[in-house]
Amino acid sequence: MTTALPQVDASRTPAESPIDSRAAADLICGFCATGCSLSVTPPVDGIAHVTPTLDYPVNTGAACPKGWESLAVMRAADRGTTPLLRDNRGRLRPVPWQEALRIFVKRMKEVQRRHGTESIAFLGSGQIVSEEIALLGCLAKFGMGMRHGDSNTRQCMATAVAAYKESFGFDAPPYTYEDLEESDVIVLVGSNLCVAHPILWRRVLANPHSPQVIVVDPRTTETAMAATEHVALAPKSDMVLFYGLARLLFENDWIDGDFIRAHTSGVDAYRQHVAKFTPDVVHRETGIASEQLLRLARIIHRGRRVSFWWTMGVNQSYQGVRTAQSIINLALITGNLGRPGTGANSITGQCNAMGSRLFGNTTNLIGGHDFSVTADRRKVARILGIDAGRIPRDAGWPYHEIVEGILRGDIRGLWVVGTNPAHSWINQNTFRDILGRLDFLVVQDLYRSTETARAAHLYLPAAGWGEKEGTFINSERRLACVRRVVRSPGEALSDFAIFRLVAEAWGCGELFRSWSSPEAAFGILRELTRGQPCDITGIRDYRMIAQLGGIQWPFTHDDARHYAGGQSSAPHHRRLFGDGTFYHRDGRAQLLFADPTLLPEQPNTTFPYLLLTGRGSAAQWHTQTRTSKSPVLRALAPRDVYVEVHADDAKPLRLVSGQEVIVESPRGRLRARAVVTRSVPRGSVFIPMHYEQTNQLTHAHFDPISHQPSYKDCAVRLRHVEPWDER
Ligand SMILES: Nc1nc2c(c(=O)[nH]1)N[C@H]1C(S)=C(S)[C@@H](COP(=O)(O)OP(=O)(O)OC[C@H]3O[C@@H](n4cnc5c(=O)[nH]c(N)nc54)[C@H](O)[C@@H]3O)O[C@H]1N2
Ligand SMILES: Nc1nc2c(c(=O)[nH]1)N[C@H]1C(S)=C(S)[C@@H](COP(=O)(O)OP(=O)(O)OC[C@H]3O[C@@H](n4cnc5c(=O)[nH]c(N)nc54)[C@H](O)[C@@H]3O)O[C@H]1N2
Ligand code: SF4
Ligand SMILES: [Mo]
Repeated sequence: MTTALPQVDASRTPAESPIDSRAAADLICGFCATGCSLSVTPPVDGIAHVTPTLDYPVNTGAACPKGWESLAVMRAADRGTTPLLRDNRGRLRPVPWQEALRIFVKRMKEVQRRHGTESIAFLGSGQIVSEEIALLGCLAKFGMGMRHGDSNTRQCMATAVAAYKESFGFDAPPYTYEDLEESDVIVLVGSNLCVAHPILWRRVLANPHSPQVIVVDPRTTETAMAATEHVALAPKSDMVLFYGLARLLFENDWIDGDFIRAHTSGVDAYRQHVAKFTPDVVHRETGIASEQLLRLARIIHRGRRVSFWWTMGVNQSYQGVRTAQSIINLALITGNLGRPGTGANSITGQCNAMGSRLFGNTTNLIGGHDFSVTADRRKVARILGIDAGRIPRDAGWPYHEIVEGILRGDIRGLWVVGTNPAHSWINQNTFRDILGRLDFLVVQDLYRSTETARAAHLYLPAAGWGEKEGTFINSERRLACVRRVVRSPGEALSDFAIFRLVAEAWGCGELFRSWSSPEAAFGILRELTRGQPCDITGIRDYRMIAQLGGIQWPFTHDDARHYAGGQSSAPHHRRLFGDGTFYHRDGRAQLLFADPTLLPEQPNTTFPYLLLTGRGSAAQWHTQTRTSKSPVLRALAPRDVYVEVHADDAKPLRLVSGQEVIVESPRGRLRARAVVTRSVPRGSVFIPMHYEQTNQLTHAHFDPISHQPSYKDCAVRLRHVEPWDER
């Protein structure tokens, strides 16, 4: 096979400009979706310093430890500096970019020739800029003929996406952060805001209305301890709780009849559905006493501005979509939407999960379009200047179906960009084996040491945060810029540059000529949103975004006219649905519901505890590829895996804090230090997700609508370490 290869100057590509080292630069943090702005000073003795930007509307001079350390983690000995190729003896060896690209194309095309065009797939990330995630999705699906591709946002936000689409007609988180300061009642469901979004928690603290803060979480988290009311419900019983609350609100006429009549559909069926969730049923299923239930209903009723917020305690569930909608419904029936301080608000996880949702081109056609709609395919084809026939007519497989496809031998080649599934995917016990079945695994990451990179046939070194430019979209739909303030190590290239080189090497470079730089790509993305709820056609360029302190979508031409010039009259905070018009054809929001189902893997006599997993500390990020590189962050979090056990459960097991213990599920086992506490409920244990071992235990089950993994419920047992247990 012969493919003419482009000339590669690895030290400099057209996508990357030299660094302007004279001026300080502001860029958006590359960890969580809060989207704080960080100011990077010009390098002194080669080292640039980071401080939170004082006048940025999101974080006004504050950052969490990860933000402060965000450049430090980029300077690490295990950063990839050249492509690596696995040799005959199984070792990863440095190869020049030319060779890496040649092998990439040769092996992927070989797989396609043997097993069909659709036998290669990709996994992308909510941690790279929109311009990159879009180019990856378009290159893979329109250039390389892939039908299946997904992103780590499936692990994280898929449930919120599906819930919003069904309820509102578009994936549209309605809020602005100012709502946290304007509410008099704040309901946080399955969100440990103090740890996972500390700068948003700071905004709760800045709320001048002495709000009631209700935290719905089985664990007594840092956030629950700081709340005015902790609702310590049984894990995965949220739907029953919220249906029970809705029943009380209907029964006492504590609803907003005008709002319901004017702006929703399905209220009669919903009212009938919730009738069976009496306080007795709620108590039996959730453990919440009828007095507390009534108190909650009354607080919601009395609140003038009630906002509901949810995160992974809801999204990562086998019935996540309907649970999220049970929250959305509470906001709808009480008319708490579209006004300051209200909303049914999903808080996003990764810095650019929102960009990935809009522009990833995975199971949604790029720009919030639909693969199965002919008009959408035509529109996208016209804007991209490609033949509509190149666009697949269906969504393709979500993440877990790609994984199952590998197991069946239908998927033989996989390109993993900016995610570390060999640590973060559910049930590693089978996943590692499944990865091992691939004929060709390409991993593109900052570090060559990640669990997934170590399994690769070919590793491509990527430039990361602060080393390249593009845009992120935060939780409140705010677009903002990242910039290149330091050089990437060795021959590492921005993902954008890598995708362009792959396009050339593949032979489809012609299709992507207009994607000549991240900013040119941004212009294409802008056109793709025209006429969509997320229309950003009013955004001229990166400069305008920076001048306005970030821009929330939608931002149409009309919006731009109002704020021409980018003076101080710029709208720092905008929310959706102020006029009560939703994106369904009839303009109404839908009240959607279902019967709750049982925990798929109930604790039983052999595995008597339920395992909850999640974030452990503000200093640890996911699989710790980045945060483990900073001595400051390392000092702020436990190095080794630990398990939190309730004191009453620890007693019969004769467990004390600090003791090593074996945690086993039907699938795997790990050895952890016990932390005896009262912050987990009796019958549950908690292990942070940041440790490689955690997903050895988890049980691969998914929400049937969103396909998001249910990471926070599987059965485990605890036992003492025996002499024969290996380390
Ligand atoms: N420091 C740090 N911050 C992060 C991240 C990180 O890795 N580290 N990751 C970012 C990302 S990508 C995400 S998605 C967010 C996640 O942010 P969060 O969702 O706030 O974090 P988690 O700890 O995963 O889960 C939140 C809570 O859900 C609770 N929970 C478990 N099961 C249930 C249930 O059935 N019902 C209810 N109501 N609650 C339940 C858990 O006890 C936990 O306290 O954080 C973001 N911020
Ligand atoms: N048990 C359990 N498992 C979970 C969860 C849980 O609560 N419990 N939470 C889930 C959630 S919400 C999430 S979001 C996932 C996260 O899961 P992952 O996405 O696997 O986690 P990260 O460690 O953030 O991996 C991102 C990778 O991208 C690399 N990277 C960073 N920037 C760039 C870049 O610019 N370019 C490239 N090419 N690479 C880059 C990093 O080095 C890192 O290896 O984990 C999920 N897994
Ligand atoms: S809160 Fe999130 S966005 Fe802000 S500094 Fe911390 S990690 Fe970065
Ligand atoms: Mo996430």
